[in-house]
Amino acid sequence: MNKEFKSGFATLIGRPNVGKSTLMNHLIGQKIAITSNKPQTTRNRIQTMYTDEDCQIIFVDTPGIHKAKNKLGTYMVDVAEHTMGEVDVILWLVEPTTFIGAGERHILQQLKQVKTPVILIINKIDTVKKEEVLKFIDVYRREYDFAEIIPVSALKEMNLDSVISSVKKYLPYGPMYYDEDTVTDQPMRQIVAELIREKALRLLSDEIPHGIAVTVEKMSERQDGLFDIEATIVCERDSHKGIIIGKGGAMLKKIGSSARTEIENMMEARVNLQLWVKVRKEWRDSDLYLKNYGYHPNDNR
Ligand SMILES: Nc1nc2c(ncn2[C@@H]2O[C@H](COP(=O)(O)OP(=O)(O)OP(=O)(O)O)[C@@H](O)[C@H]2O)c(=O)[nH]1
Ligand SMILES: [Mg+2]
Repeated sequence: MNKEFKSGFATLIGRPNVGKSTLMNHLIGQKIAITSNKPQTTRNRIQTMYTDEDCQIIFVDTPGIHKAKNKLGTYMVDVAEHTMGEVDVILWLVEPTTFIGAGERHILQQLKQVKTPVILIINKIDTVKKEEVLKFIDVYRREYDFAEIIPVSALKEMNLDSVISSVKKYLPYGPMYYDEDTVTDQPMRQIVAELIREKALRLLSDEIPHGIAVTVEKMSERQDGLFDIEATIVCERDSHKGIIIGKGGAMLKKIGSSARTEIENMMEARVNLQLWVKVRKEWRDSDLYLKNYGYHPNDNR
């Protein structure tokens, strides 16, 4: 083994919608975590691996830290906050602004309770003037003794090399945790379910997406290599079900065909995707349903 090889865990934390999942996908060069312009897109801890000749970084994407309004929200925040003490380095992502609000203050409080080094990532710098970035750095520097502060654009891939080289500095020496071809700990079924949820999030209007879960009931390969996949979109109200299905089934068709295209690209196989819609009232406050849909308290930390 190369004695100089480094390996370890780096978690991405922050408020919802700051670009954690986008950044992780661009750092590893593959789309594993789903993203959307709606807050609270990520619901579970998702690990991906970046491996080069002298290090392996395991990135841990987490749900956005927010004021939880139901059991699902409590679970999500719990998942995110638990990673902080379990990794070698924390990447805290923030929006490019000088405003530090209650959400950021809450995270600062949490950071002060752990000894893990924290790299502040000011994301979305493609949306602001270059001269302004120094102001954001200055405001944040006064709040906490960050190991580093790195302005980036995850979407435009600006300054991502600096993120990798900075994370490397804080990793211990050690062997690879995963072989070099492994990209994620997420099972294919889970990625498929998430891609369907992503299309629903992106295509539906604001009130519905938060109340959606997706389960994959069947995934089987035919002899000619085609995959049959059956999945269910779970929502909270009959009226939502109607909207998800749409006039003459138009919306469900739209969700299905955009999900199918992406699943086919990912699996490099043809896919026959069948979608169903089911109502489960208040599922986000039911321990049983949360567990059924993959949000296991105590399990995902
Ligand atoms: N302009 C710009 N938009 C970005 C950038 N990074 C992410 N976004 C957008 O910000 C939105 C949120 O991105 P996500 O990656 O889903 O954010 P997240 O922090 O993972 O959100 P949650 O999972 O809800 O906590 C999406 O619409 C992204 O396209 C960036 O560098 N520049
Ligand atoms: Mg996310």
